[in-house]
Amino acid sequence: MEMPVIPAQQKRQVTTIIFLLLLLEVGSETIKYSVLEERDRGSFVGNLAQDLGLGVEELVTRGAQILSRGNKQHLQLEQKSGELLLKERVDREELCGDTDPCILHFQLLLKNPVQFIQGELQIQDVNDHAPEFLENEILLKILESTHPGTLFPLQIAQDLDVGCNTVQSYTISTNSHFHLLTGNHSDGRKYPELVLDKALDREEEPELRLVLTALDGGSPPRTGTSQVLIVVMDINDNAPEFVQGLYGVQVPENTPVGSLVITVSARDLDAGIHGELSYSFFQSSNQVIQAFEINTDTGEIRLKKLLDFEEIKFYRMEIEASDGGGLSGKCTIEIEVLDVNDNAPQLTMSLFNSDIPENAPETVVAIFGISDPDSGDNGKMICSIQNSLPFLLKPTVENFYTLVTEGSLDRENRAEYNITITVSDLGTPRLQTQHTITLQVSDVNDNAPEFTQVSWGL
Ligand SMILES: *[C@@H]1O[C@H](CO)[C@@H](O)[C@H](O)[C@H]1NC(C)=O
Ligand SMILES: *[C@@H]1O[C@H](CO)[C@@H](O)[C@H](O)[C@H]1NC(C)=O
Ligand SMILES: [Ca+2]
Ligand SMILES: [Ca+2]
Repeated sequence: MEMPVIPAQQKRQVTTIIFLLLLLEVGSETIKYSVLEERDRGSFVGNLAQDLGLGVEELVTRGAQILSRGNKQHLQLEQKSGELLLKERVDREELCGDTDPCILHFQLLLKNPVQFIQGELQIQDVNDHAPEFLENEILLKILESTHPGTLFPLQIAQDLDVGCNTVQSYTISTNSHFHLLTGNHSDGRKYPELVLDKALDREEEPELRLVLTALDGGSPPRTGTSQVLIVVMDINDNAPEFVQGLYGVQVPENTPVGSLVITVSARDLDAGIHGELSYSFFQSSNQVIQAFEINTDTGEIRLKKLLDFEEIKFYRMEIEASDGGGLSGKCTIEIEVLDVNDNAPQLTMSLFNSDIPENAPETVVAIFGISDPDSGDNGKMICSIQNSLPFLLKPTVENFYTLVTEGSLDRENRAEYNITITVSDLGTPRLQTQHTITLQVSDVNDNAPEFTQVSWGL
């Protein structure tokens, strides 16, 4: 049977009625898009209308809206074409740091009937950073009696990109004593390691200057360099030694920037310049270097930025103490970030009908999303309204709720409702957010005759 063509002005009333006879469809499918970082605002991401098999007109009549959890919207939907565009330029490094892949979640909300479609936007890395060494010169002191085959791990270079766009290998300038290996840390970071091939002779060559180069995996690769100064010694000095080999510390995530995390301390039995110690990070990751700073003289480690348990729960770093001559000792620090209930839940209203016709069956009043970036109980939420009101809260998709009328409302009985939505988390202390909406119940007597005028083509 063919559906009749409905004149435009009557169509509006028909859609209103369909809206009242609510059908709540929850889509389980996820629509996935991918885009390169650093693309201009307005860049094309995908055609939602096409990909969902919906007409452009349907997107408009169903009031399609893009929602994203939390505060920032990165996408916009162009109603006319059904195209999804970038709302602003996105920097992968800023959004995701070392997290790979970098995925942003969003929802598409359609009305009449209400339907949620989950979406994922993957931000692909562009090789926009070169490897960089923290120091221009690496000093290494080696005894002339050192046996060929001995390994000397060196400082690593940082590269803010991820995957193959970050550091992949190291090389050393051609010389007659050393070759270089590229080693793997368990988290995938690569480090340079000098290997002594031929014994050193102080009388012949008291020092060597080499150039260490870090290469990323871009095409062509980007590079960074540092000088390596090798001093050949004939006396066996004492190397610095840490009081403890492993330090463990717990830091609540709301600890202020600048706070002391821990002080490490090493001893050196030599006096004078050979006993003056300098502390530094050794082969540390981007995350460590961005979050902590070390006082080279005192060994104090302080917070350089606010920690975020939701982002990184654990840091491990190696600290090197070097004496004035190039001998060094190492220790390890493990920092556990403790979760704090530092975020109150947030409520984002996606749809709100402030005017509800009386005598209508179950009707959608509002659709809203709730979010809380904390973890565990600190991020678990419960959502409620006053008991005494004829409304129901229905969970829709993850963290979305629909507020509906429990049955038909009677305007003569009560024409206005104030509904307070309370969202509270289960953390300690409990944090909550309240949102009050005011609803009018309107007369619908004059709608009925118009409905009967619609011709069904009989
Ligand atoms: C490092 O890891 C890569 C792959 O992840 C592997 O191909 C390579 O052989 C490893 N190198 C060493 C020295 O373990
Ligand atoms: C709803 O709240 C408004 C403003 O707070 C108030 O003026 C009004 O009387 C309230 N209505 C009901 C039915 O409680
Ligand atoms: Ca990048
Ligand atoms: Ca790079």
